[in-house]
Amino acid sequence: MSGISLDLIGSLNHAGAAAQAEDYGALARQLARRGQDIEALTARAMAWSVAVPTWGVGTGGTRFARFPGEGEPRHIHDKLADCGVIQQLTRGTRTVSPHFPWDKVSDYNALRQEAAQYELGFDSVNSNTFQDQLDQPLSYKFGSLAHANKMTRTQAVEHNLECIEIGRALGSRALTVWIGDGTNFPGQQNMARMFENYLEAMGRIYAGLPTDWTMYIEHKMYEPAFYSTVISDWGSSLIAAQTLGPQAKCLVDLGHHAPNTNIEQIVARLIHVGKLAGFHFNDSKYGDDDLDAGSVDPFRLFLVFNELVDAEPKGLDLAYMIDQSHNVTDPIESLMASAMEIARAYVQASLVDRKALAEAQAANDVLAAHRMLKQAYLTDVSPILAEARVRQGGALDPIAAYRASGYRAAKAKERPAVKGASSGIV
Ligand SMILES: [Mn+2]
Repeated sequence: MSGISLDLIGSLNHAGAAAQAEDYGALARQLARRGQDIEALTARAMAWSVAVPTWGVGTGGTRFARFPGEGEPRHIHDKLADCGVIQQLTRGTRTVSPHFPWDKVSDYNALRQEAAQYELGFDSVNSNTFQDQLDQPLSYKFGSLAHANKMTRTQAVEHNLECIEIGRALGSRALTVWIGDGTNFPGQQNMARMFENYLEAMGRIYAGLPTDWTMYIEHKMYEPAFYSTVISDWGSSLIAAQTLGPQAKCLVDLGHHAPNTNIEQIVARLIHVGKLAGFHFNDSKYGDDDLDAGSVDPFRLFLVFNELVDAEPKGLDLAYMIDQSHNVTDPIESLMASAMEIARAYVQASLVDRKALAEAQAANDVLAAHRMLKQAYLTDVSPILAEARVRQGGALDPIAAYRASGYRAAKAKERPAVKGASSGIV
């Protein structure tokens, strides 16, 4: 199933082929002088993939307002079509991460087949106990898995167990749990007891986890609770993961930390204890801004990947997902641009000469060590990323191809605007 005309992609790629060959050749010679093989790097770029969240293709919003775009996806079927376009053009987003109940259907085997037609598989399943559903007996206004009332905790546990069942049908192997539980007033709840309640409820979900599944615990410093959040930081997340067992790991969302936190160091610590689950990529300036990955601080993104590439000999098995709120851009364009920026950071980090860096560090040659990172970060690896896309049938310039296709205008006619379409930020 093809969302964008193959003829269009082919003709645009053909028009840019000579310039791409020239740029790729020049970069190959530059890297060869540094003792690096561009083909090995292109192979890494081709193997790279980051998951797209199904909710990401809808327009996000803030707590003040949401300004819907044209041709927004109305349901999971439209979302898969949009995610299919992103994968078709970038060739680096082979999986989607669904969210329940937003993506509920009656037949998940059929949904899995439908996704496969877009060459998409299913990544981690996301549960939702941070808002109330219409048919829900007990409210999550005062919490879910950490709620003071065991009946409410049980309802939230059962929802997570249902998500696991859905995920099994979809071919997923992980459950991501993020809760909004916390307090807005000192004294509102007993902070120690809330954490104990959370661990009790999470233990029941963990007990229902298939043996080949992983549970991703996502922490978030604040919002919607503004005084205290139950799983507010990587320390709480790690305690929970260690308490629950080996199948529980810590997910790092780049926006869920205090300003100026050294996230790459947290990454190094979680790798050390074997508890790093993976990432939710986005960028931020002030808080959990959910801006596009690499749009504000691409160097930080590079430094995160520097830790990951450095730890590759340890055999990491990580989950990568984009988690952003697209408020002022076409979500498909933002997701394609973000997927490319994330791949860029990965390839740049792969340029670092690890042996030379270790030698400089051993000799306390501070500036030499720093310059090695900077040299990798300042290398424009765009020709490698483009080559990886084109060799896999993607677009030389995904955003140009998308704009030339008129996909959004066509969808605006097919998909009449609906009020209250679900979207979210986790
Ligand atoms: Mn997230």
